[in-house]
Amino acid sequence: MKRIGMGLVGAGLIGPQHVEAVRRLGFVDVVAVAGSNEASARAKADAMGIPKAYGGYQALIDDPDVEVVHNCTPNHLHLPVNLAAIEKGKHIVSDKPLAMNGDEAQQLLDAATKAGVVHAVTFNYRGNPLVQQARAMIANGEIGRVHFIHGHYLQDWLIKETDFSWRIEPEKSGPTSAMGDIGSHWCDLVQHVSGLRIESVLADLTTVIPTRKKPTVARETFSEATDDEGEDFTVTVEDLGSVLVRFGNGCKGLFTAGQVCAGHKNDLVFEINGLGGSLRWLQERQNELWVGRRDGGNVELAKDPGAMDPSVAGYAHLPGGHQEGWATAFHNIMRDIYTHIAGGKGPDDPQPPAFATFEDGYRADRVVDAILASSTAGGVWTDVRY
Ligand code: SOE
Repeated sequence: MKRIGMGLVGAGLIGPQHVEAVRRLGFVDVVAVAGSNEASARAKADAMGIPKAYGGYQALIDDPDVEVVHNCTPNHLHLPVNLAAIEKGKHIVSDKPLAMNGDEAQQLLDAATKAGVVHAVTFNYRGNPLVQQARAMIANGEIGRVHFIHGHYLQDWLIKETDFSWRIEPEKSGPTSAMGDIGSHWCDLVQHVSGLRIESVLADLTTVIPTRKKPTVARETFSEATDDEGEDFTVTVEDLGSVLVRFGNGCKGLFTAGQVCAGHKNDLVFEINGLGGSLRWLQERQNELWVGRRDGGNVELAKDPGAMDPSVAGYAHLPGGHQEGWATAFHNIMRDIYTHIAGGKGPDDPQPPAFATFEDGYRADRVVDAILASSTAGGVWTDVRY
């Protein structure tokens, strides 16, 4: 198989996961990393065994050995870095949310489509084996017509006033924290699994911690405050919110996304109720899928390639009883993206399931736009403007 050169822009919390996930493919060479300056990029490159280090993203994009650019920068850099890669004709894998808002995302979708490059967004929870199993069961009609979808995405890493992140700063994150960061995952995931589209929303967003301490040195997501507590910072973005949702076929739903819920680390849950059965999946217990039935008894389906729908059994790598986790699901989305690129496919060719494109990223950003507009208007039903 032809080898493919990958370049990473931004090596914070998630960048190293991209590196590990593509290395596992066996036909991808991680050739370069770009950071905000050469010294920090060099240090990251050495730590990950990457040959080249650049002090800015343009030099990495211009490197002829880099065919696929992975953009792991904060949200405000998604537009310029993604656009620069697209303009250079490079394939692009962007972190989520795709952009600061739906208009920026539209610009990126248009540019990528016009350039004919492969474009992907890391809505990584699609890569979990039992997520794909749930999707296959719904597509096969195994739970009948879906009428209700509900769940949450709760975390606690922003619960203290000394917790801080660029996700709290609107000029870096956009006008949202919880909804853009993790609400977008939930919305993408349930639309992917159910095949239904979110059409309108009614939202109630809250800022539970209105003043935070901004440290003088930027801190990584999920990291604890040190002695450097910093200055008072007035928070304008939400850290908690609940949303009523209407889907395309008359299906109703609701979810909560929050970063201030003690004890919840990465608690992403969805339940999908159909007239013939229900499916529930918990990210923190990702090797099980609950199947609920009115008649015949409920079952906890364990991840086991032998028991899964044959069309998606390949998302599981190990036999039943061998637990798989977050990193393998992340690898699965990279496998879908890179086998698509290696097959010489363009953005219009059918994509493997776990692969979210800029179109999916655009839709998620439009949903978040509608959530913010609904809440600002005092909680009124708001159509998503696709
Ligand atoms: C922080 O909320 C975060 O790292 C998100 O940005 C990721 O997308 C999510 O997968 C885990 O939590």
